[in-house]
Amino acid sequence: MSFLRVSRLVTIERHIAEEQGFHPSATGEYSGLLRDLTLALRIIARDVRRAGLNDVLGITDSINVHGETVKKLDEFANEVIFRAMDHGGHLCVMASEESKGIIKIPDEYAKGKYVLLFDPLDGSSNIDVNTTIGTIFSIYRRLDPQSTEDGDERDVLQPGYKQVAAGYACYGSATTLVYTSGHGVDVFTYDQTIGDFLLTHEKVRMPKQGKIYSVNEGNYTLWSDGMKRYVDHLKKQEHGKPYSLRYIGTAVADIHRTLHYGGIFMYPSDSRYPNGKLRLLYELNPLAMIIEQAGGRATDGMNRILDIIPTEIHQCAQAFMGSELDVLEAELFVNGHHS
Ligand code: AHM
Ligand code: MG
Repeated sequence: MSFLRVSRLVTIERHIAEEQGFHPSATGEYSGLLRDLTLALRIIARDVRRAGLNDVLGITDSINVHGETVKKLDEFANEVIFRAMDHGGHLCVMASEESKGIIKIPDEYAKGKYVLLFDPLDGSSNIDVNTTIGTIFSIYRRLDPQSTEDGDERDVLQPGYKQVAAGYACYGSATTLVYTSGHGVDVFTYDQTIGDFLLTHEKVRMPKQGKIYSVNEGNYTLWSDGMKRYVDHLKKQEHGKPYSLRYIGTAVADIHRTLHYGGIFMYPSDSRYPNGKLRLLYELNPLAMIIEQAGGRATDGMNRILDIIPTEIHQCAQAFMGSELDVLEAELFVNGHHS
């Protein structure tokens, strides 16, 4: 199967400009925001590629050769995104997995009409072992479109269905940028030699049903009976052969595979994490928008993830995301309607 589905040569910037053509009222502010964000992603991609060299170059110790304190890659990625996005005049407020509260735009810079939420480096436990990691982002309009003041927590605590755009960068064997603004999902691949993301897969549609499940099954004994029964069911040969298990431990990477191959990715509640472990605002909402835009389904076992009304920046929710038929079946089991 080939994933190269595009013959036109289109950069991410060109693609966004073309999309803006559908919106005659667009001011260009949004393209500026995306341009700044993709710059940050390119810088993070470069540093992820150097991660294995840092020890030998002496730059991952807490003190580097210049006597300066050096940041871990996830803190570094957080700072890169902040520094790329704080001064463009496009944003009124940000929030990140790495920062406790909202992130203010510095006083000296203009405040714009958008809100950015992000997980700068998802899968951080995989950084040191050369396994795929990612950056997730989610973009909203501010609540008061006329305001030129700082945004606040209310701007950040919007439900996922209000996202203007969402996406992730996946730093794997290649760096890919998966993006939606509500007109389907497009995949761009980073070409290091030209320093740009090129469109490689347009309007991705995921399979209605897959053959792979993805979950941290080490937590089996901590799960509900319904959840245990669902995974037991996937291992039986009722489907012709048992489902395969794939779990990378980086949500971006597990979702990326699910997007292409289908199947289901889950982080259910367990006796340690009553609401699951993944964060609603900057992990689940953007990933759920991507999955839905590709024809999949994303719920917390009961409700659509994008409909959950958030109350806290770092709140968690259960996640069942992937091919529509697989997620529907999982819901039947976890809600006790299937034995
Ligand atoms: P992180 O953003 O701090 O790296 O944590 C989130 C990660 C997800 O990418 C992944 O799906 C999950 O945590 C893995 O958790 P576990 O080790 O409990 O399976
Ligand atoms: Mg994360």
